[in-house]
Amino acid sequence: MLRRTLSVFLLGLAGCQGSTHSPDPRIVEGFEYALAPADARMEWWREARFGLFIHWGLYSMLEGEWDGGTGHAEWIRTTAQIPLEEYDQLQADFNPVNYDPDAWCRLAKRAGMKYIVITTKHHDGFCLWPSAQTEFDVEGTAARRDLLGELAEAARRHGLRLGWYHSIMDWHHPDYLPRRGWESDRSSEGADFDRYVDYLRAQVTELLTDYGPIDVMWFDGEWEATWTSEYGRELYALCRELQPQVIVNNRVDKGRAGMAGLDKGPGFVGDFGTPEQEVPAGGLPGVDWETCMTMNRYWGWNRADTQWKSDAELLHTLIDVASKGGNFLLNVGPKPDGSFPPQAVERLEAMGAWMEVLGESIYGTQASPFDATFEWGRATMRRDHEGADLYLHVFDWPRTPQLIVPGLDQAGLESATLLGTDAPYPLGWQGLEQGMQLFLPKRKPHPHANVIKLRFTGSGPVVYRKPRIEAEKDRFLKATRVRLYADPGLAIHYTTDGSEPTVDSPESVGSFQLTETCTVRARSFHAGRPVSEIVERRFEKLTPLPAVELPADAQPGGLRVMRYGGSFEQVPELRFHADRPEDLGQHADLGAIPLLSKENQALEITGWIYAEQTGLYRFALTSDDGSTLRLGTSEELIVDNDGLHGAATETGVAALEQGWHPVRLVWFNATGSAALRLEWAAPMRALRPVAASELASR
Ligand code: FHN
Repeated sequence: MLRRTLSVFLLGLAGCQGSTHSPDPRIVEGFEYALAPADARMEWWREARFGLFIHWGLYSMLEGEWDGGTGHAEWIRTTAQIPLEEYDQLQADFNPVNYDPDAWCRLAKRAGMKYIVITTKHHDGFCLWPSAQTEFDVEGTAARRDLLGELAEAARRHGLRLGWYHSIMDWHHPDYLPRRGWESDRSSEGADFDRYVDYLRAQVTELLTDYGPIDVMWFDGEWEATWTSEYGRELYALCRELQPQVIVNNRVDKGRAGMAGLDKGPGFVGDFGTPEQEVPAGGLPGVDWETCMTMNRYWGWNRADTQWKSDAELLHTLIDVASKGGNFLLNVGPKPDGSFPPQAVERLEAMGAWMEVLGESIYGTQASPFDATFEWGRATMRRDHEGADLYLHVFDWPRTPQLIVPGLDQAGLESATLLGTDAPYPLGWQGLEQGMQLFLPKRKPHPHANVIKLRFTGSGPVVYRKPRIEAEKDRFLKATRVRLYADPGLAIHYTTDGSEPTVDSPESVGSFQLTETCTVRARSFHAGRPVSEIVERRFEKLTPLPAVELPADAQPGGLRVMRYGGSFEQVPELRFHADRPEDLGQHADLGAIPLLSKENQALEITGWIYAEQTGLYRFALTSDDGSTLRLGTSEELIVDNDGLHGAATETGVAALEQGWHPVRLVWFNATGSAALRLEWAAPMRALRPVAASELASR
């Protein structure tokens, strides 16, 4: 049953990647119940906050250079278009004579790092361990060393957690598809992607069986269309079955939203998001995530890469990430001989010197309790049974001896101490109208980042944060329930008539129900004073679109598809299109419409959709390029996914009476790739492709 559901779920994809891979339903179904509570597994990881990423392999031997070009690194086989046979010759000569995993671990520890994630196999397919699945591994090198095994033992000796980076994409394995566009000489004849998935699973099994407890599986290279969410869920389940406590990143599945690294939404597996080379601007409350970043420009060693980030920038990034509740995975690309570049060593030592004295403000802390970041720096916090430690990281030491902390009330403040000095350095403070100020010495202990520790007792600190408005739904048919959240020590007053909330407005305790369209406006108050900006949220009572009688000549089973030729940059108004359209007949699976990838075309897709009950329906329209979805006799715009873009999904909500509703979907493809998928969710149900039985057309 599960396989059918999952393959039906995937059916709408443009490539219709329904898999023939026979999943073990026991494993996939079982993993829901074998899951140790994520929190229990994530505890060490949230405490750690800081890890070392290592990109190392045959590509390191080329040092970023090929044919006079110096802009390469771990992608060099593709970026320099090196034929397989030529690239594979590197294997025999790979001999990291200076590889000393103990030295790597000692340096990581000195840097204040708590875990290491190393590339077991990058996209080039070379395996840094002796794999029984392939000859393209360390056994064929001059060194013949189990590089991963040595690191696993060293990590254990030094008390470091260990993670395996493993690339799903594999430019070497004959069964991996697709081939690189430039590899016209490498036929894909006989390639069987399911056989490649078996190979991938067998190698992951080796990595999670032969090296003792592994703490993280860091998958990558999941973005190509051949890899599906079904494969991802099965691979996640395999990892958890082999090592139930292992943490698996979100790149095992298809949920990563690009370099932002965080999931597109529910339904994808993965224990943490993976922003890359960036820090999510506002942090992500309630989401585990880890920013991975290079120290210079490239992940793999590139001799010409001189764009090394400064100690200050790396330190500020670590603090910024921690202040937003994330982990920082900082990368080193070792040289071919196994040594770390001296520039990397210098930076790791500098970060370690800071972490040794001030790391308590990073390890095991939670995100800043403030709504915004400070101009002068960042905050982190750690709560305990008696109160909380609030750490203020001052990047820009004030010229005057005062540091203003907007939004912080001094209630419950027991002590203020400047850390990093030879002896505890107590600081004075005083309350302000909208916050407080601290009195600092002229000299700062550290050149780049200084830490003030504020000890609060009781439920403190009281931070003047704006309220959060949570609701069952913003658009409803009969009613919706709303709850307002404020930080400890604050009261919330709100209005529903659009007026400004005052201390005399109703105070929010618990939740309340809305039965009419209105705007909720809320504000935090402390000791009767307004102490936050006003937040507001509109709630709309919808009248269901009336159902219509299905015309006698309507046929169930799909929507009528008409194709128009032309060059479009936005969803066209086809009713007045000069050319006669080509009638493509009735289709239910829009991803399977013939010649969908034909360039310079538009489709007008019409008919009726059946709502099994009156209620709120969610629609998700995925397209490359633009598309719009309209419903009802009034052709109300439900989803607007217009424009020239790659595969992207927009959603919308429609209140529908039980029965049939007119549909008009218009889509166009300019040039390049194409995609079209329509999913919907009945009230309280999950999104799924629209079934043929729910569609009709003339
Ligand atoms: O293509 C890889 C890249 O080489 C590197 O491994 C990074 C590190 O996260 N991940 C992919 C790019 O997103």
